[in-house]
Amino acid sequence: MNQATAPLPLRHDWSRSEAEALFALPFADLMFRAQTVHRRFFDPNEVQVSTLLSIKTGTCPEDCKYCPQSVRYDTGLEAEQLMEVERVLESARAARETGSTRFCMGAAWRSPKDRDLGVITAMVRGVKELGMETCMTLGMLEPHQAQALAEAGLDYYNHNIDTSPEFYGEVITTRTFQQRLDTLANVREAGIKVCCGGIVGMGEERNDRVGMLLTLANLPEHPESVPINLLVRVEGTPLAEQEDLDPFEFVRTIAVARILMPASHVRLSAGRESMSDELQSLTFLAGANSIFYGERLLTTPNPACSRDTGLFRRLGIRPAALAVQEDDAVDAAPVRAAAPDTALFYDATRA
Ligand code: SAM
Ligand code: DTB
Ligand code: SF4
Repeated sequence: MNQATAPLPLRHDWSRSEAEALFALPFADLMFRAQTVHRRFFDPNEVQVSTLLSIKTGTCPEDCKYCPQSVRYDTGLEAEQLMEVERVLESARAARETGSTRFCMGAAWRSPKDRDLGVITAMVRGVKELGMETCMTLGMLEPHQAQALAEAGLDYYNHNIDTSPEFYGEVITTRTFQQRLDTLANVREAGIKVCCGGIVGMGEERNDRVGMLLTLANLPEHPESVPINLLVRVEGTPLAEQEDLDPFEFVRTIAVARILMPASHVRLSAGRESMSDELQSLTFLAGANSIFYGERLLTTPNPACSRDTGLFRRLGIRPAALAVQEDDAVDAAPVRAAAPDTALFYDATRA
């Protein structure tokens, strides 16, 4: 193995000045660095595809200033109680039919109640039986709750730090940054893969984007999945009138995430609906290699499937197939696990 192909070690000791220096590089140099690292760890023409479903919508007691689901802001959202398992599975089947390999279920909760765990774990089992990867985002988790989800076979838990420790208090006051880190530790301890990222464009400074990425990159283990959301400005929320972020600064944030956490999937998450195809392409060049696919995020719109598949086709991007693990192959009933879903993904939208 020569030096160019030897695996790069993952670092957990990034300094602030190193991350600042990456952000400050000329754009072409930053993109080159990010591309180089990306190609050491991933096929640059492959993007992982996840679909989101809100399984419990609105009336959340938390005060996250960006969020349409907080009970404190009048956003005109129609609240919905926890969905029935069969309805969730119907959505998962539909997502699978479009070529999505991971199904992410989100609930507008501060944290789940123990009495809901039976239904939640049934959802995990049911989606896994469809041969899809599972992800949930339900708010803060206690160790025993993380354990119950792990036993049901949950693959990923999403819990974002959202921003830097310094800017955090400007955005959320009802739970602390440390509580977020505690939940992440509980998820890791239970053996579930971590999906953790944040939001940019909330009025934070570059320093805060640096602080957010440093916090993630210097965790004892990098999150396997790092969603970078561009704020979706929702009328009625305190951030509805937030100024636009320079799109190149968004691309830089993706590129620095890629360099600091080279083996993680970096997800181009919320905010794609307002982005041009060209801007999204720049983020793929910067190392983004996962998206949310399907016409809805949790409560806000996402690009039409036909637009996404069209973009993939124009760029020669393939949706990533599921990586099947040995034990999955034995235990699960993988209806189409590991099938190369390119054809399915493309065909579904030609109609
Ligand atoms: N209630 C749970 C929680 O907060 O942990 C789970 C659902 S919550 C909606 C998941 C994440 O979605 C948030 O942490 C935030 O990063 C992202 N999010 C919510 N509203 C957003 C918006 N308007 N724009 C961008 N990202 C948003
Ligand atoms: C994440 O980082 N982004 C997703 C997912 N994790 C749960 C949620 C985005 C939500 C955008 C606003 C909405 O649709 O309600
Ligand atoms: Fe509630 Fe999550 Fe929205 Fe915050 S981000 S208000 S915790 S649903």
